[in-house]
Amino acid sequence: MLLGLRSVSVSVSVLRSRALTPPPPRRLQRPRAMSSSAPETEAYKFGPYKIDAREVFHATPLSYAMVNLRPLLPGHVLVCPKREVKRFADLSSNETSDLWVTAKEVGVQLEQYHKASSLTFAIQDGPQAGQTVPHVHIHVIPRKKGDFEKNDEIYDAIDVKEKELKEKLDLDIERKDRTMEEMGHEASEYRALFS
Ligand code: AMW
Repeated sequence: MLLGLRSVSVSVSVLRSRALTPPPPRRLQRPRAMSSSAPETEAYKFGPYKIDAREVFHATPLSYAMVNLRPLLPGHVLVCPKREVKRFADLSSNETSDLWVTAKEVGVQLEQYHKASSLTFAIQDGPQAGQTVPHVHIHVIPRKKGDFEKNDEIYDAIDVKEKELKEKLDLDIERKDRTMEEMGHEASEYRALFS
């Protein structure tokens, strides 16, 4: 189940996205995930993962916004509290407010940047709701007409991808994430929107 600005219902239909471009090749996600020739500069934690400063494009006193290792659509980013908090209810009022205001501002900028016409905001709050990274995060996803055959399939996609990842991790099958170079390039484009 997902919490979002839209209704909380989740479609259970099978994912059939015509317009969704194939996901980038992935490799196993590991705590020290991205490899790069450049030295890693840890900015924040995202659950067990160290987030390199190059992935982060916006920060406030209590929140940060980063590009996604495996975006579902162009502009699919994550807004997280700086403090490592697993569940939404564990956020303070100030953190909650800052997180949503940041998500709103990020959404406004990225919708415009990607010439989209709507936004999906979603939180998977706890493992049974599909949360795979135990650190609160809001998915902000610019939406366009026809990007998914049925609009609500985006929620299945968020879930399916992570379930697939877990299966692959269990099977120890190699998957490819985006490279730090790709993510860093995207983040620098977005950073300019907030300067
Ligand atoms: W959840 O299923 O916990 O609501 O979503 C986890 C999200 O975090 C996914 O969109 C996944 O692609 C993303 N992700 C996982 N690890 C990283 C990382 N190291 N950097 C950026 N995004 C990540």
